[in-house]
This record gives sequence, structure tokens and C-alpha cells, in this order.
Amino acid sequence: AADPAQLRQEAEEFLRLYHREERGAGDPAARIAAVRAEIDATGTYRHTTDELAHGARVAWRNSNRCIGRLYWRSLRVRDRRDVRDAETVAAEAAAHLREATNGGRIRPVITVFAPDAPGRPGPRIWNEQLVRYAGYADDGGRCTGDPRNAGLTAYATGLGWPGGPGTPFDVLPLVLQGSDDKPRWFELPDDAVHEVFLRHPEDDWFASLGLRWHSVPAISNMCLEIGGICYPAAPFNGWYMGTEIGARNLADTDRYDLLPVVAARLGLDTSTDRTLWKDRALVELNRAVLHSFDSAGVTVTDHHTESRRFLAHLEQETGRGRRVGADWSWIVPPISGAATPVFHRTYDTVQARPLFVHHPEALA
Ligand code: HEM
Ligand code: NRG
Repeated sequence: AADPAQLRQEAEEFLRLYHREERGAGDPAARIAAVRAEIDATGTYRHTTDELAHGARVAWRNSNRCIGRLYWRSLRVRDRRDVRDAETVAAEAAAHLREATNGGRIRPVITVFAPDAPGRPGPRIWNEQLVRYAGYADDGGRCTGDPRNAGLTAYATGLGWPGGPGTPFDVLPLVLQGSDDKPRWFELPDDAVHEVFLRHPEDDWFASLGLRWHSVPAISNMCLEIGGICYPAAPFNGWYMGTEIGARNLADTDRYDLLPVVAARLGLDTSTDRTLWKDRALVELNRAVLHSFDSAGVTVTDHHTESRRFLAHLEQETGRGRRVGADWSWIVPPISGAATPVFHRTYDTVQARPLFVHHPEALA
């Protein structure tokens, strides 16, 4: 929060919500008075462990772009608010990934590091996700790997990262900044990074494309805001919806741009859009993603199932007397939109708090 008056206001609003929703928390008045006094004395305040856990779960519940919110109560919250140095953030990020991966039965987890306080910023994670693939740009404007991460790759290299072996799927190091420190790079231990090799249920040639993806999507560049307190490093994960990988990461022309490659191997006529070769390649690519995760025993959802669950979530929340904000353009999946029920309606666009917010982008 920008100033003490706003902090007091947002703190009080959150404490009322917490005491309303968590049975056994009791009357909020005493807690509100104590937090007020703490803010007056120190310019900030400290959440209890339970407040932090509920705040993080409600921030997920309030993520208007997220289709996966039905299980918001199941989020595991790792309270690491005492951690503010880069080495320990690196070790805890690896521990987070191991707990989340769980041998393939992926668990939704968030790790909350030290918050911003007056004159004392919390630590920061520069990677957009804990696991991301390097993108090595060459002079000719081509890129090996994931072009989305070319900026971070160049930045890590500038910090002294020697680079990986140069495959299209080199895992980037973590770029971490301790509380009052400069950014530094830390290699992720191999045993913290779980990946799935992609193959197709019928087409044997598919495996020879050498494609893979990481099992856990762990967003690490959003700030968790609870009751006016900002936790700038609070990486969280659930599991993938197959379309995120098959219809976007591997297919977008500014990402791995694989539709022409897949279509050629499928023997499709790519000379004109009207053969719908892109659409046909997308379906096979997405089948390969779901099939590969399933065969590897790694949790993944599909867009049909998740759309139904999301509407169940809406119904459940509405039944509890809560408004559900949602952003249609993010909720509707990137393929077969109208074949899913989330397409055929509109949503309340209200943005409730606590919430996850994007940092101002400091890496150009
Ligand atoms: C966005 C699915 C868990 C918070 C999304 C998106 C999908 C998704 C498909 C859109 C991503 C995109 O288009 O790039 C799921 C599934 C989960 C899950 C299947 C399985 C449990 C979580 C958890 C949290 C969360 C645990 C937080 C605790 C968010 C947020 C966004 C998002 C903040 C927006 C990200 C942005 O603005 O870039 N989710 N999610 N999700 N999800 Fe979830
Ligand atoms: N589209 C991104 C991940 C965004 C969040 N998606 C989730 N979140 N499933 C990608 O890497 O493809 N989650 O917390 O599970």
C-alpha cells in the first residue's frame, strides 16, 4: 500500500474477510485494533500464519484469468517469510518444485518469501516461471529455444551464466535478487526439474521431433497482495492444461512455431490456409501433449474437463453468496473455444482482493 492510511484501510478490509470466512477466527475487532497499533508503530504489520494461508488461497480464488479455481481451498502454503537472501530463495525454490512435483501427482503449492516493508524490499525472482527454457537469439534474428525467454537468457548471460548445452530445451538458471542485493544466477538442481518427453498415441515419428515440456507451471514474477502487504516473491503452481503447451507454447509463431513442422510430417497440404492444416496440426500436437503426460503419470487437465469444472466452481461460489470475477478472453481455451461451455456466456469482471498482480517489467 502506498501510504499508512491506505494500508490501514486494506488491512482492515482483509481482516474482516478473513474473520467472516474462517470459522473459529472469532471477532475481528481485537485483531484490527492490534494491527492498527502495529502499523502506527512500524509502518507495516505481520500476518498470522493462518491469515497468510487464507489470503494466498483467496488470491487464487480471485484470479480472474484462471480457469482452474475449483480447488482453491487445496493450495499448500509454504510460509518462508523469514527468507530474504538469494541463496536461501534458490534452495527453497528447488524444494518448492520437489514438493509440487510429487512424483507426477502434482500438488498446488505457493512459497511466500519476505514481504516489502518500509525501507526494506523483499527478495525478487526475475524468472517469469521457476522452470523456463532458454532462448538464444543469434544475429540473423533467429532463436534457438523459447523466444519468450530471450530477454532473461541474455540477462543471465550478462551476469556470467555460461549458458546451457544449446538445445531448444535448456533449463534457465534462477535469476534472484536478495532484499538489498544485486541479481545473481543460480542453477536449478536436476532433481528439482521434472519433464515429459512428447510422443503421439499413433504416430511414431512424433517422438523423433525431440520435443518435451516441464511438468510444473510455477509462476514466479507476480506479487501476492494481501491486506495492503506486498509479497514480491511468492511463486505458485498448479498443473498444466494441455492447451497451454500444445496450442500456445509449442504452436505460437513467436514461440516454438511448430505447426509447419508437424503439418509437414502429417503430410498435409500447407500451400493454402483453406486446407485447415494449422487446425489439424494443432489437434495432433494437443493429443500428443495429453497422451504423453498421461503415460508419464504426470497430472494434466484438458480444456473440456476444465471448462466444466470452472462452471461448477462458478455455481458453487455463487451459491455461497460470492461474486466470481472472470476474464472471458483468458478463460476460453485457445482451441475449440465454442466446443466448451465457458465460451457461451459472459462473466462479471469485478476484481476482488487479495490478488496476484504483475510487477512493473524491469527487464527490457
Ligand atoms: C492463469 C489453469 C492453478 C493462479 C491460468 C491459465 C490457465 C490456468 C489455463 C491461463 C494461462 C495462460 O493463458 O497463459 C490452472 C490450472 C490449475 C491452476 C489447470 C491447476 C490447479 C493455479 C494456482 C494459482 C493460479 C494454484 C495461484 C495460487 C493463476 C493466475 C493466472 C492463472 C494468477 C493469470 C496469470 C497471468 O496473468 O499471467 N491458470 N491454474 N492458478 N492462474 Fe491458474
Ligand atoms: N501459460 C503458462 C502458464 C500460466 C499459468 N498456468 C497454470 N498455472 N496452469 C505456460 O507455462 O504455458 N498454474 O498455476 O497451474
